Amino acid sequence: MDSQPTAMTDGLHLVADALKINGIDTVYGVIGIPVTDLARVIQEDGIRFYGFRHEQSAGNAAAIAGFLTQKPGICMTVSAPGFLNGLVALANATTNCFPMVLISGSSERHIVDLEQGDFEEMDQMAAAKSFAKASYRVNRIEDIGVGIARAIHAACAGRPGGVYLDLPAAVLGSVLELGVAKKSLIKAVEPSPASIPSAESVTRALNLLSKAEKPLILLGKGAAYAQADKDIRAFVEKTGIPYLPMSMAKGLLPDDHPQSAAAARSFVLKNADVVMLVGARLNWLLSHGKPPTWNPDTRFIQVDIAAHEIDSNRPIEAPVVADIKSAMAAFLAAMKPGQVKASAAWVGAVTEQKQKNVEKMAARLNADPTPMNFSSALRAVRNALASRPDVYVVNDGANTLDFGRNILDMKEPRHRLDSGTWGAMGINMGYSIGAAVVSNKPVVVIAGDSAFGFCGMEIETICRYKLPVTTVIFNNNGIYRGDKPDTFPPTPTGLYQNARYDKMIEAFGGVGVHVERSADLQKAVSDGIASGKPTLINAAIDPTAGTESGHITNLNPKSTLVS
Ligand code: ADP
Ligand code: TPW
Ligand code: MG
Repeated sequence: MDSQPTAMTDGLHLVADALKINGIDTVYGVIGIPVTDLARVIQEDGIRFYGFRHEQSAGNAAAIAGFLTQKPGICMTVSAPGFLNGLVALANATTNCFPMVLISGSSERHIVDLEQGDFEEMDQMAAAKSFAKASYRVNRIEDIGVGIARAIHAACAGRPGGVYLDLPAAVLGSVLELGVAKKSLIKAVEPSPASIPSAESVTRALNLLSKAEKPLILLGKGAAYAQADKDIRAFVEKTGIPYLPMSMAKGLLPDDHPQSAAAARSFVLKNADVVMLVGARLNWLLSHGKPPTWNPDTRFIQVDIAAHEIDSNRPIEAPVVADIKSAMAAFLAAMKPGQVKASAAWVGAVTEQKQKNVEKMAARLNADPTPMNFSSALRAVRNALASRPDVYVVNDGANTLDFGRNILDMKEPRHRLDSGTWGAMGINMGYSIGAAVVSNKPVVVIAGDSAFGFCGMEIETICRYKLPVTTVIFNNNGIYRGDKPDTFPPTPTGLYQNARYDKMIEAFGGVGVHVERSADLQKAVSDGIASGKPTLINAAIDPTAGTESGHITNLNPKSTLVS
């Protein structure tokens, strides 16, 4: 009797199937042993594969895709060095609370574990543990389904973060009967389950807020991630409370909203008596909630999905441990009409302070010096973006970032992406690619010349995939500022003087533009957005304009012995 040959599959196909069954449609990475065929199989299976020049940028693309979509972004790398390059991005994702999975191929277990010197030998799972939310390895082909499902759950549940998944070459190359393989796949159900606040915590928070004389709502990137935009806006507008957006929460409400206290930041932090933190940590970016930036008597409400965040820097009188979508819905449902209303006196004081600060800023913002400084160049970019609120903005650098945060207005949620919690330089290319891929919208990068240098080769990736990314390099010849002309050897902060970064993109068929005046910069950015073509604008900025360490000079230890 003839028997039919048993249909078989292999580890490579099973990984692709496991990703697909979980709705993963995009993978970012760099191929090589043992994942070259994995990328091929993935692509043949209809998953988009974006090949990068360096794993760190691939990882950054995956991380920001996770932030924008609430689905873990997937980065794929080879063993040891490729894995380590990607690990920086995984750690950055974890620090910023973005869901991401780093999948790396690895060498022969029995050789690695006895340190017998395999090709690209490394105990990657152990190395990842300190930098990731979770770190797993699949040791048998029939566990691929479990491995992918666990990684997705771990990345998304509670506070999102980066997860490492180790796939040994031997597992990828194994074969398994097709029927058994299909049964081994798992579709992760509700990987980001709602976390409902207790009724008591909602009442406690509303009571505290109703007693406040000078309340403030502080929105962080957790609020942006939560995609509760409508309810957040409704809550802010119903209560009339001034709000302050952290940089990546800009656009949750449009920056020109009358209740925005962004232009009176120091004033509200110092004077608010009750502050409601929504998806924002009291870390260094908020001076740990401590005086002199903050009022020592401020009372806090904190809405956060991570219970262990509560009381980390200041006592939190009214913690609301929940996901922000559920929490906002609960606040709106529980709030009695008129129960929480910011007083006219407080709102008036904030508005008055805002006007004063805006007037003070106006002279600097309206000046048109040659060469351009940060303010005049950013004004040009802002004007170009004014009619295109749909454009994603990626901001990286020191002075370029600090000025950019204040000058660039955002109108849409989750459209500003920047160096984030670590102030990590070099996220710009990866974030721009991830944002362009998941949104199909134009992206404008505003990066310092140093920040661009960390990842600049990805300009080739942008050209190869024909992505609508316009990169503006704020070129001040250095880290923070440039050297005096003809300084040699260069100082530690100096970079190549008057470099023409615009020439780089021409090597890959993109559009390069060099500008020295703000009007030309505005036109070049508008043209870049309108054309949809990969564009790189080299904007010459006064090399003396920047401040060392940007707005955080106080954190930099200075020697009194160095001249
Ligand atoms: P920012 O830098 O904008 O101040 P942080 O990254 O410091 O923001 O804080 C983000 C916070 O948001 C983290 O404490 C994280 O646990 C929390 N968070 C992330 N996603 C959610 C969510 N869906 N619901 C509630 N809290 C969230
Ligand atoms: C991964 C240290 C902070 S800011 C900066 C560096 C190197 C560059 C600032 O120069 P840039 O901006 O980008 O030209 P500008 O406008 O002020 O001239 N490595 C990493 N992250 C950080 N933060 C550093 C080094 C740093
Ligand atoms: Mg610079």
